[in-house]
Amino acid sequence: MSYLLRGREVADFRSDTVTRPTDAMRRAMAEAEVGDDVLEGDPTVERLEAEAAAAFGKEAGLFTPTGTMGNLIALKTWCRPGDEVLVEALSHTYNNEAGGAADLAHVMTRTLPSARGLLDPDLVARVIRPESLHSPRTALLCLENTHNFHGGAVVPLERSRALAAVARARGVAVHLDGARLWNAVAATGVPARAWGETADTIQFCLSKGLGAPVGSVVVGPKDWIGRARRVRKALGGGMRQAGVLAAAGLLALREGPGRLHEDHARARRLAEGLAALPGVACDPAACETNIVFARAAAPGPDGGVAAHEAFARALEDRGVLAFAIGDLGVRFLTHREVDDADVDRALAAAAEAAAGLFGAAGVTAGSRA
Ligand code: TLP
Repeated sequence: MSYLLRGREVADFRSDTVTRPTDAMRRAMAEAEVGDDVLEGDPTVERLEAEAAAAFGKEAGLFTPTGTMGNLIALKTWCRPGDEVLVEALSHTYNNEAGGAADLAHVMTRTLPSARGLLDPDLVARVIRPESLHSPRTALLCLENTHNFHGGAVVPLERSRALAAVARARGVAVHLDGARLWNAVAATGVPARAWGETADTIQFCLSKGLGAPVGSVVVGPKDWIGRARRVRKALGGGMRQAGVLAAAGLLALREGPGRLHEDHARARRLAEGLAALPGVACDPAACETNIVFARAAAPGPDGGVAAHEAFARALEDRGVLAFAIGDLGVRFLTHREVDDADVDRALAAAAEAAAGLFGAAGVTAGSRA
């Protein structure tokens, strides 16, 4: 449902992070039982951590303010300074966490290319380094599922298992950036517990499709979570009466997964509509979850960067918000606050914008539709 953003009525496809807490969440927050989570503990946070860990078959959980901090805690807990972390080239950890891996975890990231976010286990096996005085230690394989910048692609269970097996066989731990792992659960019907076996530690976001205002949980072995708790404190993530946030998170965890299939259906319809527009390239079959990328069909020498920016601007002029992400395209996400009417509105706006930008003359950099 369109909403008022700074006084303007918009349909907001920028991210599934934009959802505002439901009335039930606000009530739960107001009534949350709390304690000091850095001192003797906060009962609501503890409940959330325990339920999250149990869902993935892990021993313990750690509530973090953001997914970025959850991933950073994983890097710092698994690695020593100078260690090497293997990441997919378009991964969020490598591209969108402000360089925290280098700045704060002091690790070297080695990016590996992939088709649709599905790393090749043979490639991973080849690049894991043997122990040597001269080389960094390959300490961690960091996976991402669903894969954001590969259009919400699900890394299938079998592939995830194969990747974990290759890493573990060489003594390399596996962390999963599962910011949207529940979307993979919804898309495949494979239960959370099964995904839990594909990584030693998992970070998942409460604040994305699940709809909470704030928060992530990192789950893993009990002793590892104990060490991670200390790292969280050092990073300034030890929150006090955090039960007010965890209360919304608990509702998100219990009720959020059950409605993700609605987001996926809307994303698919959006992708199908975008694919039909002249000058727009979009593959509806590649739309497995809640993310859709629309690209310029004739991107030109800049890879489509200018066209994508012009397209996003023309959409914004029509009250439809979506992000232009470099040469990857214009990214649309569906979420609890996007309904069928918003999808219709986005498609109508996109049709007008595409006609103006990608008509007979093709796109002109920076032009307005
Ligand atoms: N992703 C955000 C932006 O940062 C791009 C979005 O709108 O998609 N892992 C993945 C795969 C993510 O997509 C994100 C956020 C994070 C981690 C970080 O989560 P937060 O925003 O809670 O730090």
